[in-house]
Amino acid sequence: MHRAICPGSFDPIHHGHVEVVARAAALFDEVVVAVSTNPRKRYRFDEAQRLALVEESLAGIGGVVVEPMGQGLLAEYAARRGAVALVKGLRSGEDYEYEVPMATMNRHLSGVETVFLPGDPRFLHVSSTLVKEVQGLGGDVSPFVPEPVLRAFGG
Ligand code: COD
Repeated sequence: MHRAICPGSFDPIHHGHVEVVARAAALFDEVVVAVSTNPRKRYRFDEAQRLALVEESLAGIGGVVVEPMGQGLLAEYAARRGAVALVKGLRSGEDYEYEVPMATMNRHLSGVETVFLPGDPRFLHVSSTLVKEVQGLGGDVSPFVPEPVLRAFGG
């Protein structure tokens, strides 16, 4: 049984995330989507809301489990969950520069590998931060987020 973990804050989940999880689910027997909460960070949606939105948004994809990652090291969480890989989406060279040291550190800490999937070109410009900014200033975010997130935004 090959289990992978797709970690993230998912504040909120958007189509770029969904697409990466769907492709990971086609590669591994089980994908655990781990919703992280950093106590030093302020979120638009609290952990319970983010978990519910991720679950609803991924309901149509088989082999996916959604759970809180809790606090602490991702590498330790991955070892506890018996995962063979972390799966991350890459949007740009900037993502690559940011992610590769973390991938190397995570492998050093617990032996877990990181698999990078190139982001879908339709959503390379999409991030949770931009979605929140556009929505907050009255823009239409319906092309970027699943229906449950749109409803949670009240639109
Ligand atoms: N297309 C493709 N992929 C995308 C897109 C897109 N449009 N947008 C985001 N992604 C990818 C990101 O590259 C990321 O891999 C993933 O989706 C999640 O994105 P976010 O923004 O929801 O989540 P982050 O980046 O805030 O999550 C960060 C982690 C939870 C992975 C990180 O904070 C972490 O590892 N925390 C645990 C603490 C730890 O172990 N620290 C030591 C690290 S060595």
